[in-house]
Amino acid sequence: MSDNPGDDSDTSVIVETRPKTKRPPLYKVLLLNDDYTPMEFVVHVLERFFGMTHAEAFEIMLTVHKKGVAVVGVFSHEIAETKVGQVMDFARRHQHPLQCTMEREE
Ligand code: NFA
Repeated sequence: MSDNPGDDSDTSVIVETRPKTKRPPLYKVLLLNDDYTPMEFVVHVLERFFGMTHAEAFEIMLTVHKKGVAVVGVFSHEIAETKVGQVMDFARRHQHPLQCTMEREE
């Protein structure tokens, strides 16, 4: 600080600080169509692991069946991995080729 005229040594420059708290990335969980997994099994998977009603599950199952793939939920990395693991394990135990994957959201 200075009281001398012409001394600009205490000129304050305040740089705006933006709190850069980046949100953690989200992951889409995808269900893929195949020719063998029974429709009722897929509906059951969507009810059981994704908390859908029967009507919601049936609609998403039909979307996967017709379009080949659908997003069945969006989660943190850890939750998405858990869901994929649960679905893949359940399908394998029932000897169905149903595939479930995850993909980072843009
Ligand atoms: N395409 C399967 C059938 O016709 C049904 C299915 C739907 C499988 C969605 C996988 C995912 N039995």
